Amino acid sequence: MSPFLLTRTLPEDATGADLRADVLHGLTRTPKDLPPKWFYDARGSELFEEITRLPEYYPTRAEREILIARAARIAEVTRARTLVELGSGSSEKTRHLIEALLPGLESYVPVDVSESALRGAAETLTAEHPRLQVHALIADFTRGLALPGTPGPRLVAFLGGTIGNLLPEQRTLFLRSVRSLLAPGDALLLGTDLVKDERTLVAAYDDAAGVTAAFNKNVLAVLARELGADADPDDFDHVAVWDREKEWIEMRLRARENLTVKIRELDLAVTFEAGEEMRTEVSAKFRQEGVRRELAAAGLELAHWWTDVEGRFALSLSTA
Ligand code: AVJ
Repeated sequence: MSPFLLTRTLPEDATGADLRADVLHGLTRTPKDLPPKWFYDARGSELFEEITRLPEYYPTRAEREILIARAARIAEVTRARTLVELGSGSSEKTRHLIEALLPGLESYVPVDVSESALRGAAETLTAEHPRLQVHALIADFTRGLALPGTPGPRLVAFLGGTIGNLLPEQRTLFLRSVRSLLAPGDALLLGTDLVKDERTLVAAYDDAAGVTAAFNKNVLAVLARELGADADPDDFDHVAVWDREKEWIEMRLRARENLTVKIRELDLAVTFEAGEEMRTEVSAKFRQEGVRRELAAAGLELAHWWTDVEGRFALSLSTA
């Protein structure tokens, strides 16, 4: 069995301090908002996995289709000896990439804030590929990254369309920080969901079975457990709207009536008027020209653009 290394670059209590700051900042302003990263406790991660299997939620299947079709080409173009995956989660789709990159691939560096997800993924991968060095990093990739000294060329993958969760200014900073990790010959593989008709987009974020609604409301359970908040999920409705100007989906929680939510650990009482909405997620959708422009602004050059057959989702490969 190959060695499995785990490096923590986040202090143990970073999550708690960050959550308090985000809640204090986001719930005392108008309109209220919370960053989407707080969905993903164990229950939220489970609900997200369930979302990826919903008939309406096409991005996961579309991206997997592209990865399966293009993994060999990606391996040929990049000849990567290290694969770094940002926001790796369960690393489920990545196995297609890993298998195509072997035997040249020596090292896999999954980066995530969730230690349990990293341990699970690392365990499976080291069992399947005993010669692959897995060096998991517990880190928040939006905070700047220091990578272990693994062999180049490196391929940095950021899949799932998660870049769409960042606001435009955050995306600029993020892409610049990724660019700063790349040496000549390294590459970035980026998954982006694409602009399409409003009905398809809204259905993907407001499914008939109500799984996305449960996922959205799970953030209230996180606030209850972590900060002693007394918000009742039944007091809120799940809302998904397409902003056609900004070309992003917003998920919101809408108060059904006038409410006060007490947050014990923050000594805070937050009032909602009936119908008031709190934004819980932005999920931006992209066009090729926009992706090319944003990459270029960060010093990256778009070299390949691949979509699924239906043109719903894209993987791009760019170089420093
Ligand atoms: C994991 C961020 C890619 O934005 O589509 C799924 C999260 N939110 N359904 C997305 C999500 C609602 C997802 N990402």
